[in-house]
Amino acid sequence: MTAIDQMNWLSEQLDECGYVVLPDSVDRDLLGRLNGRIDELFAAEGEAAGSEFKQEPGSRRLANLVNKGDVFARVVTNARVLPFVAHVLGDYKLSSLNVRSVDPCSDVRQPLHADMGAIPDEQGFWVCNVVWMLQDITLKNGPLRVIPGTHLRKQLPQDVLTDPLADHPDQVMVTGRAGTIVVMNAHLWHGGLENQSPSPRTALHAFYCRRDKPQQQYQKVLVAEEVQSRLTPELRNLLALDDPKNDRISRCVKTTSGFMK
Ligand SMILES: O=C(O)CCC(=O)C(=O)O
Repeated sequence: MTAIDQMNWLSEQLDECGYVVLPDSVDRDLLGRLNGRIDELFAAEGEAAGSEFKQEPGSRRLANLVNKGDVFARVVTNARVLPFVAHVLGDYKLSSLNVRSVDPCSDVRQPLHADMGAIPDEQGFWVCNVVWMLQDITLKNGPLRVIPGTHLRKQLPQDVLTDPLADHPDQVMVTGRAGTIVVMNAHLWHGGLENQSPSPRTALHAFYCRRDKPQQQYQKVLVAEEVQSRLTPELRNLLALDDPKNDRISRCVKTTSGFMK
């Protein structure tokens, strides 16, 4: 199969199922650097970790990661991933970059949700999340649960399911080895499951939105000026740092999650 045929085939899966799994997409060196930096940040931030966004029972989170290490620029600009993001969103920008690490032996599961409680509008899809598996994700340690095709329903699970936490007849568990990337149309109903293993289960979430929508985390204020001054033009554009329309729509928005208060 040529590279173009493969891209078309994967894009069709993304259109139909709402997600696509890309194994072996992160080299060992980058994985090691990401895991190392994330460990340092959890140690440094302690109880405050994730507080720029939301804190989640049963998991530790980190937020605003473009601000917290040059290594994260390699995540948000990943050349394998961005064509799929553009396929979903058209003209896009970064909305946020976070880590979610499910505690060992945690029986907390996320309800099925769409990120930011987003429903496609008259222009179509406007949220796309990219999950980077930083460790092997298995059926035991908290796979990502998805309901294929639900990105097309224009409904939120909490509005139509009696219990978004309950098992769903169409659910699929997404697992993969460390270095697997999942590109997900974030209107898809999804959620992380319980971690029944003795180790944390950690993933990065590079979250993008359509260019005309507010960012989940307003990068211009959250990313320190000193960090901004070192960013390439490509990154400045991706973060919408020089975009007056983004300033207008993102400045005053209250950060929203698909399910966390
Ligand atoms: O970590 C995961 O597998 C999914 C997380 C998620 O959907 C979320 O935090 O909104």
